[in-house]
Amino acid sequence: MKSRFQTIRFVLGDQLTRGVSSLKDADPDRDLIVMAEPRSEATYVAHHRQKIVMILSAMRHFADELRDEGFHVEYFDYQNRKTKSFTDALKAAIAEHDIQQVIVTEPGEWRVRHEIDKWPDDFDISVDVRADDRFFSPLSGFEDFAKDRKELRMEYFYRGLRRDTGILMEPDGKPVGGQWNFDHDNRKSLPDDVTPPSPKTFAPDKITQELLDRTEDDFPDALGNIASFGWPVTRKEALRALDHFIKHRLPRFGDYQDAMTVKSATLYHSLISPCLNIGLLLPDEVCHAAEKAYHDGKAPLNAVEGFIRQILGWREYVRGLYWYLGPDYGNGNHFDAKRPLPAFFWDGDVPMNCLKQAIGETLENAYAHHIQRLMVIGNFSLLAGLNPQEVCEWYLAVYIDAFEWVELPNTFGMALYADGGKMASKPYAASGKYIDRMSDYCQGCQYNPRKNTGADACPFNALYWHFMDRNAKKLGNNPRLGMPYRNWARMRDDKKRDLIDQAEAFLHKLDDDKLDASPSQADLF
Ligand code: FAD
Ligand code: DLZ
Ligand code: SF4
Repeated sequence: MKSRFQTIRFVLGDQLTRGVSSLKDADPDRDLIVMAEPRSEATYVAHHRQKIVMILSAMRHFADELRDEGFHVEYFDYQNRKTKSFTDALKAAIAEHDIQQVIVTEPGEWRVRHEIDKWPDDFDISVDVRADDRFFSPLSGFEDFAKDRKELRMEYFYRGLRRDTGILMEPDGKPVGGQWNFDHDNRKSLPDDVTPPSPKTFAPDKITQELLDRTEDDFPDALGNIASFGWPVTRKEALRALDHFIKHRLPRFGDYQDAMTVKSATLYHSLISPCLNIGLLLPDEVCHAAEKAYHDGKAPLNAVEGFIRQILGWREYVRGLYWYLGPDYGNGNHFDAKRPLPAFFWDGDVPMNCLKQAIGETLENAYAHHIQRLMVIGNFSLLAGLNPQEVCEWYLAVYIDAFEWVELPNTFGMALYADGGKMASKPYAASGKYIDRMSDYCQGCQYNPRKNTGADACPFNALYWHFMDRNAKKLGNNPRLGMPYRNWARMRDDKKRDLIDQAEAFLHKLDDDKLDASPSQADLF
């Protein structure tokens, strides 16, 4: 029997938005929806189990919502209708129906883009790859911004988008509050008597529970724990999570945005990145909800501007950069960093308390907030000279929100400066004193952040100077690093030697996987 469908609407796992460009004009009578859980997507990195469960559960719920609307959904689930790749699933769907056209929204990474670009030849069929318009800026907006500039800094792109969207803008074209950026007000550490409220979590329903029960057996190469799973898996839940954040966490988001504490893995952060990235929430509704909280007097400007800047600024900027810089962006290695990823990245078993907390929470929850990602794990990877491709693969695997378009610029560009400064104006290198200032981690650590040498000295301190010294040729002329290089030049030679020796002894221990030998009491006192 001839199928009534002529067009396939192919929906990827990060396109779970009813209004996504591939579905906008879909018609249940003519169009067949295809969704798939191919092996390729579950295995291109060793994803965290919570990431697999969240994406598959959200996909299955979204397919059910489309069915409720009257659509026929050919759903290739990994249990009953195994497929190797998206192409494999499309082939099976085309074979079953008399298809003349495929409509798909552009994917979120080069790997899948290359796969989709082969479809017209693979199937001798017309393929309409539509722009993903769930962002404030089309990709051409970033190209226009970038084309005449030497430096592609986020701040100017962000200001342009504030003007274009009118978000947090006065009618006369000035930014609300007279300033574009309130970052200086957003650098407080968490006082002892402040305890952040718990974030909103959701009990697993039948679909989620079945996936939670099966992941360990069905995805043996995946990593991380699933016990704490409480992520939203439908748009309805995502909207409740957003509402909870706006009411209970946004007001203090700004103050403690850069703080870290053993008391809370999430502080006042929103935890909405996976919902934004897979399409359960849209960036404009999130920014408008935050802006409304400001105008209603429910949240201060430093919190609201700080939060909006992350989405309207950073999120848009890294997406533009990822596509603008092309598929080879992540292949470089500016500092020629070659050290393999230490084993503790996979189990969190490391004596440095900040790393133990940040990596431990990551493996436990598939989440760490921005400063843990950047200034603890990223900073360590930078200073210790870890291989950037291995670090990027780790970040792509372990975080619930990790998709290459957003993960790669943040890790390769911002945290590791492996692109030689295409993204950041200087490496985010910091000593233990920064971590001590912004967290309570050092209080429970066997090392001392105020010491530079000796068995109990914080390893970040000597590593910082080792990094600056070994990369002096590449960084010495950077105007933003004038101060540390002047301090280094002024330091006595024997002090310099002690710091370099201290760092090298640490790196040898790291290479020999001997870090867990804690300093003896005699060394400590
Ligand atoms: P909040 O602190 O509540 O921020 C609100 C929103 O702003 C986030 O949900 C996110 O959508 C957006 N945002 C904030 N910072 C950034 C940023 N630098 N780039 C893009 N969007 C941003 N974010 C991802 O979504 N996926 C990743 O794979 C990812 N990898 C990262 C790797 C490194 C090394 C670093 C330093 C950052 C990475 N980020 C990534 C950015 C940021 O850390 C996360 O978006 C944030 O921690 C998510 O938690 P949240 O929703 O509670 O964020
Ligand atoms: C990350 C992921 C995983 C684990 N599984 C699936 C899946 O089964 N089906 C799917 O369509 N997408 C999945 N994804 C997200 C894809 O990797 C994402 O759609 C691509 O990165 C394209 O943007
Ligand atoms: Fe981390 Fe150093 Fe503080 Fe320990 S002392 S928690 S290693 S910064």
